[in-house]
Amino acid sequence: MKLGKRYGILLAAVMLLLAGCGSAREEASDQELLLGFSQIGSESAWRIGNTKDIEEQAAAYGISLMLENANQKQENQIDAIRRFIAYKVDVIAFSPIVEEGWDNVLREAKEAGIPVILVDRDISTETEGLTTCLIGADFYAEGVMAGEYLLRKADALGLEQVNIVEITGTENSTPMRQRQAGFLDAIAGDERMHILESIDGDFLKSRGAECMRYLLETYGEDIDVVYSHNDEMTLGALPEIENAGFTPGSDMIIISIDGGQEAIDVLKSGRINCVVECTPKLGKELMETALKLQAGEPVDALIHPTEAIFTDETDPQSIGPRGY
Ligand code: GYE
Repeated sequence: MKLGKRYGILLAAVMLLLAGCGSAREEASDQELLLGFSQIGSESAWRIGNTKDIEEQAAAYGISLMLENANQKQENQIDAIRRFIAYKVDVIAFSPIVEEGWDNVLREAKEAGIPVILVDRDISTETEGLTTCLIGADFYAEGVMAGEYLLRKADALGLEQVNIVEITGTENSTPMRQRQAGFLDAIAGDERMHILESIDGDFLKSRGAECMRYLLETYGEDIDVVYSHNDEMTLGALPEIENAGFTPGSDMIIISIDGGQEAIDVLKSGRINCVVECTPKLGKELMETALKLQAGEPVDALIHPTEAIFTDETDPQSIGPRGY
């Protein structure tokens, strides 16, 4: 793992502490906020943009950041949170890869008196009150926006039957569950809409390609719509669609979520029809919330950023640089 300079120094301080050379934390400035953040991994442009934003905002707010990348493994996130507790950080934040399985480690954080902020994704716990708040997108609303776009598109094209394949994000993660639920609720009751199959693409480009290959082999030209839960999987699926002899954007309606630069460029080229925005820029809210918690002030239980939708219904050429 590549260690940041600051984290390298912190790690050295922990080692000194373990070697019995006095408390590194007590020697550090009492005023400075130390935030431990466990990131899921680097699976997408969204995730990389989110990590960068959190690093930049921590620096802008003068907050010391212990950042750990879990490389897509929940057990790595649990280990990271335990290290943050051992190091006595002021505030812990993490983006949970899946919703279940956090009760024990969060009880440990609570017993240590360290407040926990959820970033990006939600959790489901048996015990209430283990976290203070959630800063993240409204994934259900994103799914609804995607579904409503499809209803408008089907009307505009005069389609009588719409066969949909869905490539979903990581199983049991909040965006996977809610992007699916919002989309299904939006199209429910419209008899033109048929889901041929939903398949787990794990938010990865390589899996998006694999899933699309399988879907094309199984359903071929019956596929009218590809609804993909993130840009990476969409970008993996597009070449497969082309290799199978179809033109994405016209032979098949392509709907994606995130709104990273690469997908927006493809939308501009006409090979994607709709991209629902999901902003990775959660760092500012995270820093402000962490400072409030350190000061013992109340925080909002739920903070959703405002999000847009980019489609072929208006001229996509005017969409500005995305920054991720
Ligand atoms: O859509 C995807 C990423 O949780 C909102 O995770 C995030 C999702 C995002 O890997 O690209």
